[in-house]
Amino acid sequence: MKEKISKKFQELFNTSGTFFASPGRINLIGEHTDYNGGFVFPGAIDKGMIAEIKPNGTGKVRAFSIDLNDYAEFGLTENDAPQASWARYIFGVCREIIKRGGNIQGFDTTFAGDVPLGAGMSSSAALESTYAFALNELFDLNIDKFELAKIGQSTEHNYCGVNCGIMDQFASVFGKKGHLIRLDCRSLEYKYFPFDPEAAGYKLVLLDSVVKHELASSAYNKRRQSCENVVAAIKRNHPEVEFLRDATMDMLNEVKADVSAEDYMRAEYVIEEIQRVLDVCDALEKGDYETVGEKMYGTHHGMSKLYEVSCEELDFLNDIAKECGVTGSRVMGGGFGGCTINLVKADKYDAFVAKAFAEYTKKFGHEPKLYNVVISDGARRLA
Ligand code: GAF
Repeated sequence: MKEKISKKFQELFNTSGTFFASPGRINLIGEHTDYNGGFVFPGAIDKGMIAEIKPNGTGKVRAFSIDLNDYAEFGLTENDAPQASWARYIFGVCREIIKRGGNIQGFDTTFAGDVPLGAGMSSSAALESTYAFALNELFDLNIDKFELAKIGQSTEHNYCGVNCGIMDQFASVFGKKGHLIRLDCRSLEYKYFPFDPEAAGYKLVLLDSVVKHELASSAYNKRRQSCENVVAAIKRNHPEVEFLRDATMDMLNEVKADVSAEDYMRAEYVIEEIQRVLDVCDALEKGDYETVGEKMYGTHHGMSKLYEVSCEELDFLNDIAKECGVTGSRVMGGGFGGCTINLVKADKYDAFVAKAFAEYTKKFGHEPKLYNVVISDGARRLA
């Protein structure tokens, strides 16, 4: 990948720059808990974005996306937002740095990635983290890693229309080889957990439904709004409650008559999911993969029936996993398409994959995709 990036850089700008990379992520458990101040349990993966960058001494950014074969040029003021959605990620990162007082100038860049787009592995966070990390280094800004993650998150909020939580950008910046990160999204305290399913006789495999349903970002924002509605209702009796993380099922039941049935279901899922993350972390510390798997199925059920962010294709893949005796399986990421994450005993792996491919293709007329991922390091400068 580096070769094609540098070839294009040379061709467009007649010079060479510095390489930076940031990964996508998986999440073992804890979906839609981040913006509720809850826990998540992601890990960075060996797929991500690589960019070559060089300051150009002007007020303009000149950027080329190799994967999309598209060029964009834009200035750094709020009025300079580019049209292309991929370029808005880079523009947004620049703007968020400038808003925080960071003194940056124009630069030239080419980039490419191998995180599948729309598969729920956070290609956009990988892109944001690459540029946040790179600009911090190249312009000597001294921004700490927490703020780099927040710059990516604010880019999503203010320039891409998604009111996301902090999980994806955090994992992309803080990722550590061979470790998952239990992140408390309220305090941003985090702990690395060694994670080596292979050593315990398991494989971790992602099955991509290769579907992405329309309006995913507005549906995502709507879920977040539901959670905030419930918090507002609970707060009337419990002013200390800032997030659903601070609420209990008893508190939720107290306001059952005051919130919509839909908002109630959303909150029920979130409260249960936050507990599942803690249960999975405890189980993993004991090497109890069976409990980990059971909780993953619990998450899928909640995401499908209460949070309603699954879809026919993902439910189908989940059912096949169950039929094949897969230890744990669930929709991963925001939902509305993308991947299932599956924890499979090594001796069941081949039969599961064969059946999933055959039956999925028969039912939906196209194959799913399979990704084996390795838990890897976060944002970095490349040699
Ligand atoms: C998306 C968001 F970007 C994350 O912040 C998180 O909410 C996730 O969906 C669901 O857990 O990836």
